[in-house]
Amino acid sequence: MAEPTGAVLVVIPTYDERDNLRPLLARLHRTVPDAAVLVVDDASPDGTGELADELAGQDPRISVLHRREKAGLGAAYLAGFAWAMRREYGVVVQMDADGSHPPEALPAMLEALGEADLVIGSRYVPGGEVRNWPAHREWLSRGGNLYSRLALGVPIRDVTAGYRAFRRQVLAELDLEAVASQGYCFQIDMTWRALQGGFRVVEVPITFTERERGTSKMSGAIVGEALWQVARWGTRRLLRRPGPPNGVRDAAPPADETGPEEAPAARQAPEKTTTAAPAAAPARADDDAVSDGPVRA
Ligand SMILES: Nc1nc2c(ncn2[C@@H]2O[C@H](COP(=O)(O)OP(=O)(O)OP(=O)(O)O)[C@@H](O)[C@H]2O)c(=O)[nH]1
Ligand SMILES: [Mg+2]
Repeated sequence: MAEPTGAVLVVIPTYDERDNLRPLLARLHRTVPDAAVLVVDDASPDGTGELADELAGQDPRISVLHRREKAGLGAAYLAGFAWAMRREYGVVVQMDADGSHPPEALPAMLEALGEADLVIGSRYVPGGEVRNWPAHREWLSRGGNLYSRLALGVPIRDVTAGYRAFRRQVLAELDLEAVASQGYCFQIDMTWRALQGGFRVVEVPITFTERERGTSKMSGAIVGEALWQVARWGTRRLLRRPGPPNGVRDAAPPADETGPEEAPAARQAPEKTTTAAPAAAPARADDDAVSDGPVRA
């Protein structure tokens, strides 16, 4: 039977997404009206942060976390996760701002989370699809996935996917302070850590559509980081020292006392997560990073 999940926070990192943000949030709230949203903006020169503040001023479901400078996708998500952990959300969703991750797929992902700890919106399982990508982009993505799957031995078809839903417990137990990866590598890193921690990871098919507006932040450095890190982790795995290190926080060991190196295949009974917190106002009073306006993190 499906386990309860709780209030949903969708974290949306933005860098120069001014033309995309408003239509994306409208689509999201048409599909999942109860979802709270946190926009994590890295001082976008195009004014995305100011637009996000304006939207937050009009809609109590929307909050904004402003960061001083562009510091990468992984760092933006980690800041968003920390913000979520100071509040009572039961589910944290990752979603790009460029419309590639269809909000219309979110209900199916949330439903799947009833029997999983991490749900990946996947392009490469049956029913999944990529639209409007040039052939070289798709082959880069498929090649990166095959490489990661083989090097790390993970049974996930789309390990670099950025559209995800986490149960709170996953983010609470993983040692997020040890995560330094950005870009694609961040997605691989988080998947690897979740699997090492014995969490149940499930893929749900999505149709991924390449952005129509704005510019890509993908770079050779992002691809290079993923290639290098996966090679390191794969080598470590062959030497029977699986990485990344400290997959699960020491302070909060899983009930079965197995460390990340001998993770159980799947958790039988995940601990209870926060349930039924109100979506619009779950913040704790003592939190100093609240930002439904222009507060700087
Ligand atoms: N806050 C923040 N957001 C970022 C940063 N880099 C990228 N993003 C956001 O992360 C999401 C994914 O970035 P994209 O440029 O779409 O990267 P991608 O999806 O790999 O590349 P494309 O397929 O070309 O779109 C978008 O919402 C970006 O605005 C960053 O340094 N800081
Ligand atoms: Mg994109």
